[in-house]
Amino acid sequence: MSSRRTFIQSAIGAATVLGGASRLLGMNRKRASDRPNDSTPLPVNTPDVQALSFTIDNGVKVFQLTAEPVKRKIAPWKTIDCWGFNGSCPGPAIQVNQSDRVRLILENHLPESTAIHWHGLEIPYAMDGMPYLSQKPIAPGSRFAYEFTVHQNGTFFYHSHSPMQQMMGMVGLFILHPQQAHAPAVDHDFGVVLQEWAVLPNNTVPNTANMEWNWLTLNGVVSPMTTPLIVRLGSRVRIRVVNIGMDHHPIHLHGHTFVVTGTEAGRQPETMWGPMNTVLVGVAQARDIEFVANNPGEWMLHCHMPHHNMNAMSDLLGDRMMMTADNEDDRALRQMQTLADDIGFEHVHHAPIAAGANQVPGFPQDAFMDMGMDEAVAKPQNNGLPRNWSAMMMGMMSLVRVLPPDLYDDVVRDIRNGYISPASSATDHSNHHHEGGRE
Ligand SMILES: [Cu+2]
Repeated sequence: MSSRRTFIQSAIGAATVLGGASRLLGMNRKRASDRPNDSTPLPVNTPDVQALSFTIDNGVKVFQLTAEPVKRKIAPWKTIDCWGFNGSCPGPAIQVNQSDRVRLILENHLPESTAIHWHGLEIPYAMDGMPYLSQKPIAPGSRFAYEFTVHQNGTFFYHSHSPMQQMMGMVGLFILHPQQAHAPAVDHDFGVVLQEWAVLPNNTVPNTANMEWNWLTLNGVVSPMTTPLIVRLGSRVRIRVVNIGMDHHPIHLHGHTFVVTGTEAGRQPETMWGPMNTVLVGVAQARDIEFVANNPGEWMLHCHMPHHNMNAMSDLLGDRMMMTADNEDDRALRQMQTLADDIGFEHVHHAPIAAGANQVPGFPQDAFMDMGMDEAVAKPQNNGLPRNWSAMMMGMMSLVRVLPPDLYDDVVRDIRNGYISPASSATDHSNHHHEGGRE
């Protein structure tokens, strides 16, 4: 419908044809960067999570953190009551430079005592955030000032050291930039926090003692609500992934080969950079991956644990598994539409099923689960994606959109202007859809 959409799709096609050449160029060419100076580290882009601002007091960077209950909309139809910082879960991203003196003032608005641990930082013991050991617990309504000089650089994080508070969401990124950007310099630098939650249907409070997780978030939202990472074709990209929770997450990137350039302890020597496409980010670990975005397309970035890239979807299953789907799929579809009505979006399509599917043991598995919700999650970063792109995007998943320069510039301009392109059926990768009734 939209000529602009058609243009984006055909341009991606054209760029794919040129992929071989781009690949060679991407590996070897030094692209003119958006930055004034390649040696200045880029600020880290943390989609769906705000950066924490600071003031300067006598050369000290001063940050205000408020530990508090947070309502986090993790999916268009699901808001949970978690805990976090400054209205955000995960907490806002802190970014400072190596050798900075920082003061982090924690104000406790929780109903119980807390403290903050600075994971991996080599700082004085009194600043380590261990209740009863290094400090008194910070009582509700009171505050504590942490102050130290950071001499490391890399991807670090802060979290409450109380285990149940961690599982309520009390974690945030703490990026320490080196004085000079690491070589080769990156053109895009992203940070994401992985978390898991157990929230029963019709509940909003996570069960922090549970061992089964039904909501798997990336920077506090489940796919397709996750904001795609927008990168320019041929650029060098770093993605920093932090995991704090109860499960390990094998993070897989489609269409590209990356190297792990950093861990939770900072930069890795180049001799350790073996090629990979899946990196296991264990509990309490950070992994920095880097790659040349030399392959145009809309590439999935996701945890490869099957249950983690679907959510357990207990809200849906609780409803649906009571009944067996008919040979005709009307009933299952009606149930999905009932749910969709409740959520407030249209269940517009599903992938076809075989005649007599119900006679096959094990049916249904993924049938009826794919629910496009493009409009419910519309944002400029999604402009130009094919219709129903969101149908199989679930759980701990996002997209790395490797866009040729023209399209990249378009989307960046759309983000700046807050422009959301209208839904279009220019490209429909679903097999059939049910708008206006059955076919
Ligand atoms: Cu996972």
